[in-house]
Amino acid sequence: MAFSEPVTASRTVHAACPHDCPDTCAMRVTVAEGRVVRIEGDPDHPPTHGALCTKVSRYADRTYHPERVLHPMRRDGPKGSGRWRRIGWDEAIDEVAQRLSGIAAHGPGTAQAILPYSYAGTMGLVQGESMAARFFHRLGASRLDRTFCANAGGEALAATYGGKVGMHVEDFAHARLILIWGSNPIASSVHFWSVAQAAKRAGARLVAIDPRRTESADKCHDHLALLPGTDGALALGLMHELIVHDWLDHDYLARHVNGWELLRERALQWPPARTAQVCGLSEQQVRALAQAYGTTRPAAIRLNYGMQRVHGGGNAVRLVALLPCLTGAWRDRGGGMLLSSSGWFASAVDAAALERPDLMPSPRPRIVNMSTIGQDLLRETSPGFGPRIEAVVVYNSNPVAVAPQSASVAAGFAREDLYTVVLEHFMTDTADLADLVLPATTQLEHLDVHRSYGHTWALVNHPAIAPLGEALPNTEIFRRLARRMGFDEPCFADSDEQIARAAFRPEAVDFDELSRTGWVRLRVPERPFAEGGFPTADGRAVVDAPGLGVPDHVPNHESVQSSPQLAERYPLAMISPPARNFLNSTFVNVRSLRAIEGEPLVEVHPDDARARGVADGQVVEVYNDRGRHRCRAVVSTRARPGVVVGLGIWWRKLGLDGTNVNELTSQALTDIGRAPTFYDCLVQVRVVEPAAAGVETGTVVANPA
Ligand SMILES: Nc1nc2c(c(=O)[nH]1)N[C@H]1C(S)=C(S)[C@@H](COP(=O)(O)OP(=O)(O)OC[C@H]3O[C@@H](n4cnc5c(=O)[nH]c(N)nc54)[C@H](O)[C@@H]3O)O[C@H]1N2
Ligand SMILES: Nc1nc2c(c(=O)[nH]1)N[C@H]1C(S)=C(S)[C@@H](COP(=O)(O)OP(=O)(O)OC[C@H]3O[C@@H](n4cnc5c(=O)[nH]c(N)nc54)[C@H](O)[C@@H]3O)O[C@H]1N2
Ligand code: SF4
Ligand SMILES: [Mo]
Repeated sequence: MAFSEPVTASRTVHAACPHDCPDTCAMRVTVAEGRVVRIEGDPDHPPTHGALCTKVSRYADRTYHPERVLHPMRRDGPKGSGRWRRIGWDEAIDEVAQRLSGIAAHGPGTAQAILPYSYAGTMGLVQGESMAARFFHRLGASRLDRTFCANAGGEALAATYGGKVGMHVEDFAHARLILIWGSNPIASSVHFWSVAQAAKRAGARLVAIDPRRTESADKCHDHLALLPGTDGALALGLMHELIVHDWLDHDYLARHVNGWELLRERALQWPPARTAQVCGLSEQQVRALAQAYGTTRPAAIRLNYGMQRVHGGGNAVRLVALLPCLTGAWRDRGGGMLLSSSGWFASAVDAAALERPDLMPSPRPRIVNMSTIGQDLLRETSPGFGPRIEAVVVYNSNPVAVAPQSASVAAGFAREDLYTVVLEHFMTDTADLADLVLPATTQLEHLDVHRSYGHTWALVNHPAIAPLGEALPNTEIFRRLARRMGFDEPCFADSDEQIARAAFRPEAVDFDELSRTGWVRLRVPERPFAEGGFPTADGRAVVDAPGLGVPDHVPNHESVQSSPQLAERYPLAMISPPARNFLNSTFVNVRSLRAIEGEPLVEVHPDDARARGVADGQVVEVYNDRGRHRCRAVVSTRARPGVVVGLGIWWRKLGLDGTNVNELTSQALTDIGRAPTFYDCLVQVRVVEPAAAGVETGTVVANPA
């Protein structure tokens, strides 16, 4: 907006929060004399309602951070030595082009030794996979399977409903019962939380289903602290009660669900006693929840990705997604389920125009899973794997901190023979191990357009200020690389505006309107599945999915049930959900936010603490066969017995011993979607620092942060 105004006048532009958060807020950015002076939530955008979370209201602190990387830098010492030499853009582009061309020139298919590595540092369609994807497709580089966050649940939803679709977030206001399942919205979806609070004020009952007594659980009427990875069992147990009490919508099941009889048979094997035993709950809790769910209308489920980061995560999501089909909750405004709304954008976004998969060579390059990057960087050339990875280009991601089993990830990136380029704002744990670091612009400095996975508005992000220093948008970096490598297809000359214009199909989102107003709402029906009409082949929800069968409870890889010997040595299950004031590993270096989070912590239940002689505030070592991680113990009933909680995701170098929780997590994958199993992780805890005199072990802190 208002690009033509003189830079000296104060002006406000429409922007969008770029982060991996379901709320996708519309922002208003005020600029005076070329500098951002204010960032606010847009009061006119319904889901944003004028509010941003604490971290993003400090986005300017991040953009103007004194440690921003503002010019290209070449390693000037051994890998990881921290010695860097400033170079110019031409030299940087020449070097990358030469190194990548050298690898690609060994013959057909050798470009597969090059791997792009990116995730959701920005969710923008322009600065995400547009010019970058075109570049790597044209090069013939390996393809990246982007499985980090949502793939188990995403593929499970697609198998059940035909797509990643669900309730309108604002309709939760009409619910009389809301199950907040595997989700801590006070931390990770504050705008959904406001809607849930409005429902609560209007008389709705809120139930948290979460191993941790989260800040959100504190404010719910009930909290079921089930064991991690037992959600599928709980869903089956609820179905058992719905069946035996006949709290079923037979008409909905008959007309809109495929394979109900098979599911019925399975659920009848899950009486409350068995369910309670597997989930670590009481029978009464299971019965009461089933009764509430079976007899309250409208009943809504806000599921979040927290519950699918375990081996059985895919099956668990399929089961939970079928619950509203049993009761016919979909019929009501305020009834149904929401895990993701991104599927509503499936036909609105023109992915082929953005990413140009047609530029790929034939046969298509191999696929490398981002979740196993540690072991894959350490693999040799082999028939099953293909060529050893010789170069990685990282953008919008910080794998050394966020990928599982980080010892192997760090060892992989530390390989002297690996050529690593990192496009970044800061010297992250990953950038530390690069050969070349290239300065990227932040959301205030570039153009983008956004979809959402929590609501159904498309948003625009106009640049508020000129790029700082020599920073360039990701698109421009790949544009220059493509030119330097002689890729002469016209798409490599597209401007950011041309890319943004092509991102949405005009019949779904008119770019000029989007650009002018800041956002455009997709046309999604009210009560979308009141009469079935799921985006499956026949419009019915699916129980018996091709290749997957009927969903079942799939226990954790690491549990007493599946690995009793491991559980003897490592009896505590560790989960590592998001910290409220960080966004994955982003913002950890913003001092004011880090001050709120304190330091890397592990929450331990008083019983488990006492058994190990752990006192509140002591430094402990959390360990298993994969590694060890030092942090401070918080003895607290936020953790349930048998489960410890390490809030993520700290930068390794800001931790006590240069590690974070991912030192302990494994590269085992989920049942569906090839996704990581961050919360399927057994550990043990021991004291490394004696308690201060007079401090009793196992003492509860009244109100931990
Ligand atoms: N402040 C903040 N917001 C974020 C993020 C962040 O890092 N910080 N991350 C963003 C990202 S990448 C994503 S994917 C989204 C969603 O990310 P999610 O991880 O879904 O986020 P939350 O809703 O905070 O937390 C999930 C909850 O699941 C619980 N949980 C863990 N294991 C289980 C289990 O086995 N079963 C059940 N029922 N619950 C379990 C955790 O204790 C936690 O309270 O949030 C986004 N929002
Ligand atoms: N233990 C544990 N590990 C987890 C999780 C967990 O719950 N527990 N959650 C997992 C989940 S759900 C996710 S989504 C992943 C998150 O993994 P990532 O998507 O890698 O998230 P971030 O750690 O926030 O790293 C994003 C990086 O991108 C950079 N960036 C932002 N914008 C731009 C840009 O425009 N250009 C460039 N070049 N760079 C940019 C940021 O500076 C930041 O360093 O982590 C996963 N890891
Ligand atoms: S992180 Fe989420 S809540 Fe915070 S501003 Fe961004 S979209 Fe809004
Ligand atoms: Mo995520």
